[in-house]
Amino acid sequence: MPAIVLATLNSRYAHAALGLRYLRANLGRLRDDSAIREFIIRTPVRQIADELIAEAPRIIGLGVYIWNVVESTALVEVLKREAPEIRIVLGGPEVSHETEGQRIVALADYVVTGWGDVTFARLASAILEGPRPLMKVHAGEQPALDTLRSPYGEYGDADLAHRNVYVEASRGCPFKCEFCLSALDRSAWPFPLEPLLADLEHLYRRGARHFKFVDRTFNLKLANSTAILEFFLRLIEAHPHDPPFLHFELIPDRLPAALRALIVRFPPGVLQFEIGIQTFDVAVQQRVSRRQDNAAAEANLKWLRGETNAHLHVDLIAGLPGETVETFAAGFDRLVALGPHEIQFGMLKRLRGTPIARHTEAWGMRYAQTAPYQIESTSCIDAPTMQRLARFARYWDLIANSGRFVRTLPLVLRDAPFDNFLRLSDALYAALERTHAIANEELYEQLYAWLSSEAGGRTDGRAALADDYRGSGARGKLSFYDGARRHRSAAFGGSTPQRQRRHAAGVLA
Ligand code: B12
Ligand code: SF4
Repeated sequence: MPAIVLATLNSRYAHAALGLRYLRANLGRLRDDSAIREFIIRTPVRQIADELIAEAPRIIGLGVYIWNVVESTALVEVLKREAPEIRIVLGGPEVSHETEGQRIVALADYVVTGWGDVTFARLASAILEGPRPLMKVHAGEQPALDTLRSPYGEYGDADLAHRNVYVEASRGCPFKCEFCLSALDRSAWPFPLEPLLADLEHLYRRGARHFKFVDRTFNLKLANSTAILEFFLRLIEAHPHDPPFLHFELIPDRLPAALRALIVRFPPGVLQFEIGIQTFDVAVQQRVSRRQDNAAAEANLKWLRGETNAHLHVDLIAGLPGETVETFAAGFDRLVALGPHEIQFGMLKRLRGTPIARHTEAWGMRYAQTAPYQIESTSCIDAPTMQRLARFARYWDLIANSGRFVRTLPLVLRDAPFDNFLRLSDALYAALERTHAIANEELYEQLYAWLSSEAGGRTDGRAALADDYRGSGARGKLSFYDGARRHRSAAFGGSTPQRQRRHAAGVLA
């Protein structure tokens, strides 16, 4: 039985915790007396507690994030009640700031704020072997990245076969967008390239196919980003029938020629870029200290959409200080016109420690008190309107981002995407009174009803919906369509996820 158990509650099984793997890999001689135990947030806390207590560890190190802090707090409560002899050490972004007043911090024995890679090892050894640490909160040391032991050996074969493999080519971000936790980083630090490429190669050979780079800004340090893309191009050339799927986060206004020249060479179904636009409104950008060249961002998105096979997932945030529904709508329409495959319509959240707190009073920012601390109203958007936007975001995910309605969506959006989708969203909510647990066929029926009621009924709605339904492979019953033809599947490598395949059949506009 291991003396140290490193545990966390991931948001879903597909997400493996990279942070815990760094901690274990860097435990030194304690590594072999440790184990990683991952759960998901939907697992009952009772079950998690029973499993952890059954291992009788002396230390439990718990990774605490915005998506699991509620459940983790409940877990620590049970652990402290039923096995008070186990020392609980917390770490992770959610307990790295504003620790005072957090219930989970009060319950735990120790907290490491910030990077835990080497500080956890030091603390664990002091807990196990003395001298007993006196302080409760320990500021995590930020060692040079080339001194860290690689975490990738901590991924098991089942992880590589069934889960996203998170990888990291750099840590930190030099920008200061006030809504983002990375605004607190002093800089961005790259990992040494050669060992990283060797790790990537080894992961591929062991079976990893879904690589998600967690770098905040992959396209910041050109030499490294080009070397990594070149590496994957070589890998694909060597294994054309078994390509990986690669996810990178990019800043939108920096795509130099050297990077473009590599991106165009990737085949379909391999590259996915998550690109933060957040807001197109210049005054709002300045207010939250986001430096962004909108014209360059637009030109780059247009180029990526028109000239490359990359799947584009672009982020916007609703509820920023000073953003009105009108300015947000203008930005949304501007983005739809650029044709990304997905728009992540995110509601602003006040992350612990982020500088956006300075706007709370001036812009009447009211946030939920419990995680994920979502915006409820601002001086520019009242609470009922904010709820309408949150419903829009949810239905947008179901209808647009899911890729299930690639033929129908353009009929909904037409020449005023935001306004039209908002009307659809209001109508859906009026009819369904919920945004979750909506059966596939029910959604089709609702879309059909809405399209039929629009401008005296859109005759092409039925055909588009029928096409989308047929394409999805579903075999249920619809009032306006009976019959199923076989669906043509596009030629992709085996690693391309379903949603990205569906999007390849159409675009947002
Ligand atoms: C992967 C990821 C996700 C995954 C979930 C992964 C999972 N395991 O389930 C998905 C995509 C689902 C996700 C969603 C969201 N995420 Co996210 N995500 C990340 C991301 C990109 C990578 C995390 C990672 O692996 N980092 C690399 C490792 C090495 O760093 P680390 O995890 O921080 O671990 C280090 C320390 O924290 C510490 N540590 C970690 N665990 C432990 C445990 C112990 C015992 C100790 C001592 C130390 C310790 O040591 C580690 C090594 O130094 C980060 C950004 C980033 N690059 O970190 C954002 C990040 C974690 N997410 C963030 C946010 C805000 C969100 C969303 C709210 C965004 C949204 N949609 O609005 C949602 C949450 C939705 C919800 N349900 O509430 C914030 C975190 C805020 C917070 N307080 O937790 C981050 C930091 C992004 C940012 N810069 O703002 N996310
Ligand atoms: S939003 Fe992106 S660019 Fe801005 S601070 Fe966060 S990671 Fe950096």
